[in-house]
Amino acid sequence: MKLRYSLGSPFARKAAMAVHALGLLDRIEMIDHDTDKTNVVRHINPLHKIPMLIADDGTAIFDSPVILECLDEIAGGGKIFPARGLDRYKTLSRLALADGIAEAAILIHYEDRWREEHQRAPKWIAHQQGKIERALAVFESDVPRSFDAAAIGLFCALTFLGQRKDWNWRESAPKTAAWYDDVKRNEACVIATEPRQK
Ligand SMILES: N[C@@H](CCC(=O)N[C@@H](CS)C(=O)NCC(=O)O)C(=O)O
Repeated sequence: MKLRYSLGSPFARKAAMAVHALGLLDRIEMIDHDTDKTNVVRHINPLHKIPMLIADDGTAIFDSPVILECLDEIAGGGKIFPARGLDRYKTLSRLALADGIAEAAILIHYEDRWREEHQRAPKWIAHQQGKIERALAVFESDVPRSFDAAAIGLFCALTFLGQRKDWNWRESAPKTAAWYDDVKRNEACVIATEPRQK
């Protein structure tokens, strides 16, 4: 299998982190993919978003939560998601919450990237910021206790938030910030997927 990814994308780094955490580096070929520069895989994923996992028969597997589930199964199952039951769906929902932070942050980022200043909508930006703040409050009241799929998602979402100087999420979420710093220093899969400075 091949993983098309880029460490600059919070969703794609999540998949790369899972490959490392699950010890699958010898089974998954990692391909750095820039969606702005190449569209070689658009025929198998019309959305052309990364990450994208490509099975040996050419099947495209996406999006990132699906990829994480697939990687977990390849590794034997029950590693970054509980194998079954309510706990599994709790982890999947927390992963969706973490991804929701990244999605809202990306929508705000795209306002800057794709629209001229006079076209940007402060009301829409505030709407997305509200989602980020409410989701962060949930994690602040229940900080991850293991480095599961939801924690991987949260780490990547917070890294993306931290790239913008105007978003100081740490002040409102000090316990989450302490968790983040600890994981950044100590988790091998986080260290191995640290984006290189350009
Ligand atoms: N829901 C998707 C989101 C993936 C996504 O938005 N990827 C961005 C990079 S951060 C992308 O590939 N954008 C290129 C585009 O939309 O053309 C997932 O979880 O995989």
